[in-house]
Amino acid sequence: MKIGITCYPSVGGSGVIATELGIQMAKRGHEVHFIASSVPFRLGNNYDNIYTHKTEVNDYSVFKYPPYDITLSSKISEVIDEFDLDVIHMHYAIPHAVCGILAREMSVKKDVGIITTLHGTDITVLGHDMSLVNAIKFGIEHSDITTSVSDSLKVETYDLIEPKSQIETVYNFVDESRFNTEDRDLIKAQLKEKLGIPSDAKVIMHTSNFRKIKNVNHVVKSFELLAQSVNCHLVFVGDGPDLYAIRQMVKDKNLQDITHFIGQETDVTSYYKLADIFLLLSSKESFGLAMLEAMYCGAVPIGSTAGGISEVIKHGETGYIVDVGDYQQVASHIKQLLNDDDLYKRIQENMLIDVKERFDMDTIVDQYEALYQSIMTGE
Ligand code: GMT
Repeated sequence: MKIGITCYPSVGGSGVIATELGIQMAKRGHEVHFIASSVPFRLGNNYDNIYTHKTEVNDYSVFKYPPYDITLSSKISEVIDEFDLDVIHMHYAIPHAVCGILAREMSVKKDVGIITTLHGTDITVLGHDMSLVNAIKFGIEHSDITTSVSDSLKVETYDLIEPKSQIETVYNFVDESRFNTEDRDLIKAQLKEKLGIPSDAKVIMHTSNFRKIKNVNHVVKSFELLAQSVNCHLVFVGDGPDLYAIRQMVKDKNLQDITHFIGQETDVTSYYKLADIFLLLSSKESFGLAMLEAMYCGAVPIGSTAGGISEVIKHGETGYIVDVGDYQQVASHIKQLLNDDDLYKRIQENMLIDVKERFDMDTIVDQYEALYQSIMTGE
């Protein structure tokens, strides 16, 4: 097949999934065309059958706002015709699904299939904005297939947007050849030495884009409680709007000597291996791809009840789920886990088995491939 993929190419779960999926499709022999504002950040190597097409948004003075959506649609239509694409996979309803539909209308080839994947914020945040609801609904209903990364996101989409078409859940996946427990102890020891973390201290980790919905302040509050009785350090990876406030909060609570801010890191694998516990305490989270990556690397997760997190963690079996905002309960679960080696090992073992069963890359790539094929054959 000849597949076009459009996503936000910057660091973020939706771009990661779009890129990994494209790489896997290319490895299966399909021709893959990324059409985006820049080369997706995880697309490191050169692959024979992967092509990238960059959109340049011109900022003419006649425009009050640069026309990203129109430029992108135009570029997608060019690529559809030039390379005779069979399907285009649009990640995010807004604006990408709408761009895909517009591109199909603009192109000569009118039978290109459109698959849209909903990732989260396009529904859970934008879906509350009445000025966008019709556009989101249009994007979903005019795509040939719409998928959602969790059941929870699917339900929320039906509640908020009420599309008349079907939405299918296809979970996110992780490439086990990169995210695994290989050399976990060695990497842990090396990083502890590099960061000045004592070898017997436990490590709590969080990574995100530090947006308000990530509730990073709850991570600090639970860590503050934990640090009163447990020898532990906190590691933050990532950057974003709340980072400055979080740094200040850490200082105010006098936790700066046991807290480490790593900043933006495109390869976070080593930090997942350093972590004993991974925290994701968001108020909105459709899936939590970073948490799944951390779990593949052996870090036991504690997540909030938001969105699809409870579809990834099985409470009490592969980690713990706590109500959004209940940081005392977070601290109490961590304490319980870190004070009981048998419990920690049992949960970690269950977790590694479970994630490999339910979020296996090949199985999920098969699902997407079958969906592409079903559009082409019209079945
Ligand atoms: O979490 C973010 O803010 C980034 C966002 C994105 O657009 O990349 O992530 C969303 O898509 C990921 C991949 O499907 C999901 O794992 C994240 O849970 C989802 N984020 C939210 O729902 C807030």
